Amino acid sequence: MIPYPARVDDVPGGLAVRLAPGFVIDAPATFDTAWLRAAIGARAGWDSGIRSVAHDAATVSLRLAEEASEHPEGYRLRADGDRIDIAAPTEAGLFYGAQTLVQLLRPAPGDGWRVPAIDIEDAPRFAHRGLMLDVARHFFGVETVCALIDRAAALKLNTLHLHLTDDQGWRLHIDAWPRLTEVAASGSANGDPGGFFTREDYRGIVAHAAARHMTVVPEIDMPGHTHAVGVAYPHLAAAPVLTDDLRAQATELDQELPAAGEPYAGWAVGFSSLRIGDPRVEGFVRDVVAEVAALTPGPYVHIGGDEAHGTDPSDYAAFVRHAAEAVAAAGKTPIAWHEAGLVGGLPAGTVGQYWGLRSPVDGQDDAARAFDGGVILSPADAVYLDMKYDGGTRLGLTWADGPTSVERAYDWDPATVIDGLDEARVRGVEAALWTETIATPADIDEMVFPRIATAAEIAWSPSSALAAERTWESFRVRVAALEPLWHALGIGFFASPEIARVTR
Ligand code: TNX
Repeated sequence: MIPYPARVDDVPGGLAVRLAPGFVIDAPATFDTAWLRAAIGARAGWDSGIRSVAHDAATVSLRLAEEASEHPEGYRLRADGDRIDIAAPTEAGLFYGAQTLVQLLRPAPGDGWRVPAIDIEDAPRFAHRGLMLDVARHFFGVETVCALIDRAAALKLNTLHLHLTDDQGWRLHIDAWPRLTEVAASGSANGDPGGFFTREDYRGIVAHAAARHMTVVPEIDMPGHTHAVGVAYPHLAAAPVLTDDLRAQATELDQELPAAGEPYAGWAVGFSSLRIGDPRVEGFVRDVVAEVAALTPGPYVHIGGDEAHGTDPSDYAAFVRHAAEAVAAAGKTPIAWHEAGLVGGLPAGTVGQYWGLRSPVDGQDDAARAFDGGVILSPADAVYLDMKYDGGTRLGLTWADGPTSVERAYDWDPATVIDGLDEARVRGVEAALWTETIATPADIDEMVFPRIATAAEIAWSPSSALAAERTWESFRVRVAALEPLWHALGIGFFASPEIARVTR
């Protein structure tokens, strides 16, 4: 099982539960039993049209019960004889118990499928368990995003952060500023085709995420990473700042440097900025933030704030405060990349997202600690899913301290990244898939699986429960046990030589 549960026990004298296609699901009317039947059917290879029949005795019972867990996302699962009982205080808890059940299914030679007799009590260590998808460098449509939601939710992740805007494209229609998507969404990095979400598309993603107990966090990255804004509305953008560092980046990548107002298909970062101090820019930020907030039922709007190398520091500070206030005024909690922490004067509750290495340098600790709303940890050398696995990886980058093997991705503890930060102020963990080199759904699968499982376990599994199981040796065997499920779901995961191989 991944993430490994807080407590797992045998049932003394218990019997494995045999599951056949006609098993019975007994659940509250609000629970999506069709989803569970399809999830189990997909693993077992059963036709999802099969209806339950009484003589296929085993019952999966899902029950809402306040006392089942002290944690709102916790659950209790007990399998023995002809019953699997899942109890939880909330629908989310039932959903996570059901996800554990899907992972427990094993083929019984000559005898269908079984779930071992087992007693599990489980709850997450962190409230924020996220995956970020960059749809700006390469655009991915609703279907791909929804498939990724299903895959992330199966590992008990509860947040999808959409990086909706960057130098290469603007990916969400904004009524008040229609040229953003009319003009600045048609391309992607490397000259690949672009695209954007209509309001309906975005609502569809949010609804699908909600059905899988995931919250969508939209990011509008500002004031850097905004070249696309200037393609649509030249009067809002400052001229690209082409520093020596940027020239070096472009030479190394063998890519053109951006010209003002021209679409950008390279990967250099840090040259673009908005025209800070211009009242039209302030109006733009207010309009965009208000529309995005209104479309988003979740409590957060992410304002970016990273790598604004082309922005004067005092302009940066003024801008970030303004953007964060616009989020607060729209009734949401701002999230910003950690650089924004040192600005000071951000609205109460603003959350930081740390993207440095596992060992912070140059005041990154101070920046991360400065957010009174706490910090989401995305250490780039652990959870950046766009890093190569090893020297031979077809896709990906290596800037975050070289390739990130699966073992390396697994080898860190959220409690020790930011010096002097109390664990209670760590909101959780978020893996990030930046997409400069990732262009297709198959590319996503290859870079996300299996490493996403490391982040899922680090974010969910209570550290105390894992004395025996939170070891690389245990993890690599448990990931291998998930591979047949991933096969059954059509996930084109990277068959890492680090993972123990099993047959079915
Ligand atoms: C850093 S970390 C970025 C992104 C890039 C990524 C590539 C951070 C907040 N920004 O702009 O896409 O590296 O790995």
